[in-house]
Amino acid sequence: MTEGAHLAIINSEVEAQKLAKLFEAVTEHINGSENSGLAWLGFHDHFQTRDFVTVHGDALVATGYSDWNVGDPSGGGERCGTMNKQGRLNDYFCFKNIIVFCETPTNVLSVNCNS
Ligand SMILES: [Ca+2]
Repeated sequence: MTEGAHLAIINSEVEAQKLAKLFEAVTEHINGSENSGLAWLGFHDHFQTRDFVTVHGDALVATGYSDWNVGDPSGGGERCGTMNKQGRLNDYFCFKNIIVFCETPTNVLSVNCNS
């Protein structure tokens, strides 16, 4: 893992599209992860308030990007934040084994925190 990296937090449509492009480059299953078309981001609803927060504790709406997939957040036990290949947000079951999008303090984006 890259030093200081954390689950990616999207702050703009531009950054969402950068991650969507990165997602397109992921053509195979990585580390046996399922090919669900979703990747982990750094936000969640572990407190089950329906108000998603980032791994830094900030409100998702304060990140500058909260463009959900149609029909999401769907809830029903889905409490961890992902994005799909179009860059739209989707809550998903936290135990799922999907790829991870990371970013460093200098906003370098990567898959599974490999730089
Ligand atoms: Ca969902």
